[in-house]
Amino acid sequence: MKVQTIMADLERKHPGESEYLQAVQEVLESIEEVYNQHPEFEKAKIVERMVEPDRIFTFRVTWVDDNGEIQTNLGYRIQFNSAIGPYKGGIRFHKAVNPSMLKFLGFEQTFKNALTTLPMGGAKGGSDFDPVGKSDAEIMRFCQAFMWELWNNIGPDTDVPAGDVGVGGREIGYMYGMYKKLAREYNTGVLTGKGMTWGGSLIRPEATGFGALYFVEHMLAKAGKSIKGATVAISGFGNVAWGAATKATELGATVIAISGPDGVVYNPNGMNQQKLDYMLELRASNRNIVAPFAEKFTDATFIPGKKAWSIKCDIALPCAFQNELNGDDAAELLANGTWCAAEVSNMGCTPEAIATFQNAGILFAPGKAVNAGGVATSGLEMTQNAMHLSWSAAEVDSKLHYIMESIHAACVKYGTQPDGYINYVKGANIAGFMKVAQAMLEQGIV
Ligand code: 2IT
Repeated sequence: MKVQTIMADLERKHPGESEYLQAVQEVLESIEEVYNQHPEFEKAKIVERMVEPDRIFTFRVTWVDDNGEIQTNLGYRIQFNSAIGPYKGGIRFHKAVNPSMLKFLGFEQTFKNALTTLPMGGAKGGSDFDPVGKSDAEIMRFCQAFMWELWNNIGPDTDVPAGDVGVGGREIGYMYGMYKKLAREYNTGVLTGKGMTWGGSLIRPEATGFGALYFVEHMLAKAGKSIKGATVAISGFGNVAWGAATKATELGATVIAISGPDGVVYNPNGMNQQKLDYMLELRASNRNIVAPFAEKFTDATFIPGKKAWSIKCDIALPCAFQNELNGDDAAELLANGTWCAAEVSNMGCTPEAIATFQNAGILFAPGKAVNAGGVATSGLEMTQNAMHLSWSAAEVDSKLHYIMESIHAACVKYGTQPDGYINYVKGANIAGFMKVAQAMLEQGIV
């Protein structure tokens, strides 16, 4: 395999799909050497097949807003790869959603899910629907209209959607309600991230952030460091940021920044329960601004127009969106003494940022390893649904601990370089790839 040849072919077929091409390029560069040691993969054209989604559903979603106006959005579900299990991955509602974004996310999801140790293939879906400023009734009508198109293509053993940016427990509830009505199927396992009274799993809301911090703990332990007493800057203030802030605080770190599209909140005294609870309120308000946090808590300061990466910190945790931390941000963090960065958002760092961190020799880990606890706990939710029972929070949390530990171990196994530096990007990509590639090979030319 020649990465350039495959990328040139992909660029020709999918011109301008920058996020998708970026995600594929990163994986191909990581696996090139290992791949070329496996002529059987080359012969079966594993890479050429793996970089294209199995299929894409594109549909029109029409709904009526509170003013009685008719609105039309675009909806998608990308079933990327089913080599290791039924399609699995979140749904994103954001005004910038397009096929490139969802293909990058579906591609990442395939490898991430392979890392979880659970049998789940990769998928992603979403819409360019913008939840900002929408009423609860509008959100409900949109979710219902979205499911009206999607229901026939999903199922507990076919494709299991969940939340992502702009889709949380509320949206999953509205989609699940409509799914049952249309499908006349009452299997709770068709969606994950459900409410606790109707098949949801304890710890699923926290799992992405908690799992990320468990991963970071392992990464720090391996490097002889501890999170206790460290300062942590977090971008975003939604569900993932909340889980990460909660666990970082519990582990003795000071979360000194959270941020939104409007700017950053400098929070020198760290979080407490009231502040953490308020993050959830802020997200549910649908205003997509973080400034009110500093109005409510006077020991915090809002700095408009600035990113979380302008705040001096030991550990940087992007928890919001792809490419939210660029090369300049990485340089600023390094100049301020940051010694660890872990992507909690999918592809939170640009390639320049990753290169900057790795060249400086600081600890860096990619989203598909760090944030895999979210989808892993979705997998545990599916297991509980299939068994028609629910586990205690302690049981789910202990399984999440085990999964994050094994993902860390896989990264170390495949990512340790001759000089001892652990390249977690390479480790995660090779570990995920080897599993998916082996499964594809054994299943023949399909
Ligand atoms: O990016 C992700 O892993 C998610 N949005 C969660 C997907 C899931 O199926 O729980």
